Amino acid sequence: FAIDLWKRVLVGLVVGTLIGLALRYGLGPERAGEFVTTWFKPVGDAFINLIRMLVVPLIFVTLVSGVLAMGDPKRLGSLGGRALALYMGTTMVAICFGLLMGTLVQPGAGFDTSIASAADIEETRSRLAVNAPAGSVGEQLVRTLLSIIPSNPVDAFARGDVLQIIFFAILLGVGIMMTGEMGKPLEKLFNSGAEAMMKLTLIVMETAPFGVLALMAWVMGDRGLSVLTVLGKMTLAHYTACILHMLFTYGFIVKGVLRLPLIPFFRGVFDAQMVAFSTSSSNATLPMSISCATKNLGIGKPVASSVLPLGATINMDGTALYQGLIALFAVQALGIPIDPGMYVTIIIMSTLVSIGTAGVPSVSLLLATTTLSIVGASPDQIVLIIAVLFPFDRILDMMRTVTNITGDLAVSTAVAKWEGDLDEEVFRATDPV
Ligand code: DAS
Repeated sequence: FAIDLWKRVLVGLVVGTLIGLALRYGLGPERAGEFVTTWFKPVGDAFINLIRMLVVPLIFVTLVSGVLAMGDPKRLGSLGGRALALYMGTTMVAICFGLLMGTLVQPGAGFDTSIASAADIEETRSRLAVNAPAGSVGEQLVRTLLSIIPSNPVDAFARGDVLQIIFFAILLGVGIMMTGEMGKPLEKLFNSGAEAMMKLTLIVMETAPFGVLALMAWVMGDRGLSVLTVLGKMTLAHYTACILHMLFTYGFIVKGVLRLPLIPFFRGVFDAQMVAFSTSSSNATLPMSISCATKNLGIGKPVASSVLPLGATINMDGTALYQGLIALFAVQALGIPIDPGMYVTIIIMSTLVSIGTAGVPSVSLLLATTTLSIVGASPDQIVLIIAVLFPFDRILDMMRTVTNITGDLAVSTAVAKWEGDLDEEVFRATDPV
């Protein structure tokens, strides 16, 4: 295809949205929901399965190959340390944007929580019973950190446990590096495997315009824009906070700290943002993120293949920002008294909660149980708030996921630049039009 992928993906996004809305308001919610679920959702699911197919082999071979390309295990420490520090820092700033917009827009003020039907409440209660994380935030965090060590790497591959695959791939890379000459055949194997997986990713990404079109037609046909009428202020606060965070926080990192041009950055990440927007899954977007990082931003494979998978799992700025928003929504809707000190608690807890969030659709709403209990909501009030939000979560999750992966790419750009692994020629060559 001669036309840039991002332009075709954008066309897919717009056309899919228009088809979905036309069906919704032409056929009516019931029939439109059935139609798009029958004809568009399978195409969207096929696209998601196609990109998920890449995640495990792509992360594994590119990460082992990336570690070998570093040549020195000590670089891993500095690279990982810088990435973690930036990830935590941007996440805390994201929550501040969420709290700022939650305070300015007051999405929960005067909100009628009785819109949640008894069925929604019962369904939410059973969903939380199955999915809500058990134990305190400290226990959740320890569990997440412990779960990084794979007792069986093959099982980690089979389950697609990204953190465990990262852990094993890094150690394997160091092991091969330490064998010296004897490890060279393996190094060649992983280098060619990484090349092959990057090419396979580019082939699969050619289907993105069609996958994005199908997913947007399904979401808009099935959900419509009722989120704007029911949760208009919440949607406004959420989307504004995410956009402000992306423009100011990541803009400051790229332009202010790294002295790199902003347009090529946001142009370079656009394909991944569109896939994130339509799939609502950081994990599914990971192959596109790695492709954008290496192809558009000039980020070296060692950084792209380590910092991005790590970020897709533990760095979720949009998710954390949303936790702050949900807390204020609940406080405002339920009239729970909140003192300023609670804002600090929300920032710390939302950061910890977002680390434990898996990169799959709508998972953070379930994790909101932790955040809501911190602000003093009772168990029944927690179920009520989540039951109100759940039916409309997909539209909000789309923007959360875009913010999550954009943060991963901004931090990867910074780490690559600081590690001397950023090809600025490629970065600047990403023309804005
Ligand atoms: N959809 C999740 C992701 O993949 C984020 C969330 O649910 O907040 O990033």
